[in-house]
Amino acid sequence: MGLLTIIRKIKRKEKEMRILMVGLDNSGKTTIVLKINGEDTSIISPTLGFNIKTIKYQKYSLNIWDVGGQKTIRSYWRNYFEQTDGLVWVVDSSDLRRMNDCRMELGNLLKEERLSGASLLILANKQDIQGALKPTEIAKVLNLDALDRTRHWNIVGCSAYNGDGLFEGFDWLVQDIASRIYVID
Ligand code: G3D
Repeated sequence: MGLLTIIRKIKRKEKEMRILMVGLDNSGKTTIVLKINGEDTSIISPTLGFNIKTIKYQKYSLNIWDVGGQKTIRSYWRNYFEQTDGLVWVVDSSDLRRMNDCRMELGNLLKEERLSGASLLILANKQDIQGALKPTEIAKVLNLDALDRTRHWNIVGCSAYNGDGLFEGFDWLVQDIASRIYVID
């Protein structure tokens, strides 16, 4: 292998980011991953275990881990925490009944030492549904102002149905991660 090839390989590796998608079941994680990947969103079944997808996003290669959110498997989330650059917490903004559950699970997740350096994007999904809470309301319910001062976070409203807000959210996430881990861009 020539030197140039090696350098290229290292460079390619450098452009990788590991993203963990989490949130309660039915919040829209799988639909979001498919949507930003440009795939058909009409053939989705609830996530059972987990999916890993590598997608090209701008000049980066995102390894997206989409982990199931059912109560019975939430205790397995911790197996996927290692080397996570970005955390995407997806909220079903129309599911008022489970907002408290959502706040508690997010709180538990953020206690994880191994996730302390990860940039946090909160996607207030399903904004297309009438009566859905707005991002500012969700920020209040989830008590985001109380997050650790060192945490890089942002909340963005979106709809995986029509794609609104998804790129705004991921653009922020990718730029935030890049500014933290790549000194030379
Ligand atoms: P999950 O992977 O977090 O468990 P899914 O969630 O991606 O499987 O989505 C759960 C359900 O919510 C799916 O409906 C999906 O179509 C729907 N959904 C996801 N995002 C949106 C959105 O932005 N707006 C609306 N209105 N619905 C959304 P079904 O009926 O297939 O279970």
